[in-house]
Amino acid sequence: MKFSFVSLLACGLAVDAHTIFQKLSVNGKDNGQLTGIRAPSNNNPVQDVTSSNMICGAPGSKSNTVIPVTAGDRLGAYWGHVIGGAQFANDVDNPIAKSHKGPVMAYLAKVDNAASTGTSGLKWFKVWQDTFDTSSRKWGVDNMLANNGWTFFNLPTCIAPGQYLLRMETIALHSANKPNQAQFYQSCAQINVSGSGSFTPSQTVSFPGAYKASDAGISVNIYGLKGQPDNDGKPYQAPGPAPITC
Ligand SMILES: [Cu+2]
Repeated sequence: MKFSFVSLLACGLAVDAHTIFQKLSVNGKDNGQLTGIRAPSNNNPVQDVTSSNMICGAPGSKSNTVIPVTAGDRLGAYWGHVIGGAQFANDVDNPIAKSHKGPVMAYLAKVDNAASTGTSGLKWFKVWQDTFDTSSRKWGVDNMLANNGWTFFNLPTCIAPGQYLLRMETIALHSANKPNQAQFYQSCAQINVSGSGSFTPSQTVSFPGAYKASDAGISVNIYGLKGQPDNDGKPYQAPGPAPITC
């Protein structure tokens, strides 16, 4: 009874309390709004895991910029409720509604030219994820909220030089106990990696294709016995492959 109230509240009142990944920082330097980013033009989630919008979101903004990074750099992905961040003053749903618990993840795919490449048929591998911590009972989204919309991670030092799309993804699981109600938010950053890495992934995944609607991390009830979105303190298995290790 309680969890259905919570999900009704999250779903019914905050229908547009979504999020968009819209800028990238490198070692603390913010590259600016939509620079080197392919982002959807609105914050509607993707809910069909077989949609091509699972790759970099619904087609929206484009950029000619490819952001230079060095393997090992600290990357920051900024998420906002709408493009620009807050939708209006004191927007409590910026960067994302607090109800929208779930993981934040980063994937790479090697491309010839990150600004001009198409997005279908790419071979993706996961480089980072912040899913759910059973001891603090905090989700990746909770850490993003605590950092005012930023998620930070180190680009693994082994990543080989060249151009990549960086696919950032947040999954909101507040209604994921109902079929096809997990909400997927993703955009891609265009990056050019330098350094001395030589990593070639032994396994890659496709988007769409990497996820099934029935995956344990997608069709999931995150509400514990007390109605809290704490996965009942149990481990959460994020969809997709494990992040690479260098
Ligand atoms: Cu939402």
